[in-house]
Amino acid sequence: AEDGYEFWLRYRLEADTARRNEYIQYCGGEVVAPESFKAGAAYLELKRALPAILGKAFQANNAKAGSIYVGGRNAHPAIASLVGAGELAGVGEEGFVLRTGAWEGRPATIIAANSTRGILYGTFALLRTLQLGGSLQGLHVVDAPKMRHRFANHWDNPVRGSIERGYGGKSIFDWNALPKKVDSRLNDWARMLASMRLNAVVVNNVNTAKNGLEGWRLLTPEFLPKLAALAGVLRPYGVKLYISVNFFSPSIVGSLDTADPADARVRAWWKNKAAEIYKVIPDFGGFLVKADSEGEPGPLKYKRTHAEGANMLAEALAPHGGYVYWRAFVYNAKGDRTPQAYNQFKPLDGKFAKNVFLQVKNGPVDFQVREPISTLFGAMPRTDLAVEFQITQEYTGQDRHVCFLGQMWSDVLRFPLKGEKNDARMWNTTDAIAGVMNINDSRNWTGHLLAQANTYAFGRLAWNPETSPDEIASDWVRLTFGRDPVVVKTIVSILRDSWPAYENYTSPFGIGMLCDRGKHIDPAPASRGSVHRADAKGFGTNRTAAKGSGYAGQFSEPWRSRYEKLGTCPEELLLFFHHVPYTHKLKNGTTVIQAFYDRHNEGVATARDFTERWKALNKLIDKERYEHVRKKLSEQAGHAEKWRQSINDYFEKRSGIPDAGGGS
Ligand code: GCW
Repeated sequence: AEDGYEFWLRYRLEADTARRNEYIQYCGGEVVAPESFKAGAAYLELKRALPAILGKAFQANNAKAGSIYVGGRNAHPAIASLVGAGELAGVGEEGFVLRTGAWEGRPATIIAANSTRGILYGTFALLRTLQLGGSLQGLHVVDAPKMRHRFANHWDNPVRGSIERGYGGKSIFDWNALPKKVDSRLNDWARMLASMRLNAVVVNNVNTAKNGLEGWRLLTPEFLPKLAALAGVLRPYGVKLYISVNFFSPSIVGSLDTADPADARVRAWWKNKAAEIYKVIPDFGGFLVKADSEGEPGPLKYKRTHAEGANMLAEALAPHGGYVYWRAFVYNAKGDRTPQAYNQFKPLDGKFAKNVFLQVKNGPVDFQVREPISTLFGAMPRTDLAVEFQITQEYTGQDRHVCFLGQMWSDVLRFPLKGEKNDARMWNTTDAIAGVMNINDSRNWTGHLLAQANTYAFGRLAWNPETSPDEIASDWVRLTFGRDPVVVKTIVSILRDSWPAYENYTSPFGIGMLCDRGKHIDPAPASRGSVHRADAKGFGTNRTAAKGSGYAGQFSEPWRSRYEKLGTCPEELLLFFHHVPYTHKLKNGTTVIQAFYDRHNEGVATARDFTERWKALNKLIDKERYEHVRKKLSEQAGHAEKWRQSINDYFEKRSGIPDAGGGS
């Protein structure tokens, strides 16, 4: 049965016989590789995939079939002959060259790279080509990552097994069973991460102690062998293990009466702790830290800066090659949150140690369906930044709505910091990227099957932020559901329209967080006065430099002036930056309040239409997945209607202006 467990790694018989024969010609023969490779993950993946895709006619060592040559340039004369030295040098440590050609009079496939990880990524690239039914004739891919550190961040709570903002299941990590029992699911998790070309993972929630959470325990001796077991699962897949740590560890895990970074005992404690970890996990990645944020402790208690706090940890990890990722999600609940991170961190530019990354959420609020980018990007030239996205859909429908975020992430990553005429893109300012994971122990990992498209898209964009979201969506659909044109067209259209639809029925014009304060899923406009600032005459938050909280003023030009002025502020962010009268006219002549109602109505109509579009797939895909998504889409349409009603009713009352369109 099709249950979504395999993610996009579904290896199925290639149905087109001509194509299959071509595949057998190019890579149906021997895998020629160094012995060390044959003990590794890439080889296992080939062994798993090729027979499944090539089918019965496939025989290893088939005399007529072409071989796959794997390794560096020196591994085999076929590689040296088909791959240029400069070409391979150009792909760096993690890239690869994947090509087909002829060797000794027979077709051949080459996977060349400078490291095991590069080979692994090249292998997954070959398999993707085969899964998509692409031709191998003249194939020549030269590829390398644009971001150096590519992270999955899990917000899983050790001991408890729950997942912060996780939907549809519990944590995949059974810390009680580790290290003795390593669930086979963990191996599939590692494969999935590698196929996304992620090279690092944080396995526990950044909240480590609040409300009785026990993530801080990962630093206790009891957990070290468990961590080592996880690192062992990840290592063959080229993924480094990181953990979130509590800043007060010296006193919660250890027995010191302080965690002051200036205290020599504290510094020694962290150094010893790091040494203890590296003794059992020599390739350990390092720490992620949420400090002085939402109840997680930090250096401010001791009147030390974030830089002093981060640098102390960096000093402990540096001798072992480890990194600190220090989160910039720091705010005071009083007043507008948006300008605060910049005010807090910008003065620290240049003060962080070399092995520290400042990890910044894509926007200044909190993973909303629409926000401007964080002003820290581009503002910290002497600090390494990591951008954090949220794959788990906390504010974008959780596992109840399809909301494909590829376009949103692409817009953020490609944001022209200095205006459209300049080449500077937001992603040029970061060398690390983190995605808060949406996977759990449900059979299909993500609850809503279509949410896997977000997992997939994150990996593709992390590798290359310039990849088109439509291409990603189309690849994902074909890998997941097969290549029937109606199937591809239908699901891609749903994915493409899903983010705009969700924005329309929940939060158009950048109005912001109108959801309930607990689970963040239901509409609760009455409780969000400080977000929408509605009064009898108008709505929206003034964040201008002149009269508001000043967020607009933190941008460099041309954005500062554009956002500052009502006339040039992009309408999609109008209510984010400005408080306007309900009767303010948009460019197309409609009043903003009517357009606001209209967009809610439109959003609901689109969500309803998804259920109609999906019907075209009946019998074109398997029943299990057809039914699963059908139910989800119908629940979504109902919930979208709930949003529309709640929001439109509320603003009709506040403004006294009825919806002239009348809804649907
Ligand atoms: O978005 C908010 C979430 C919290 C989360 C926090 C953070 C991990 O509601 O659940 O805590 O952000 O990113 O630290």
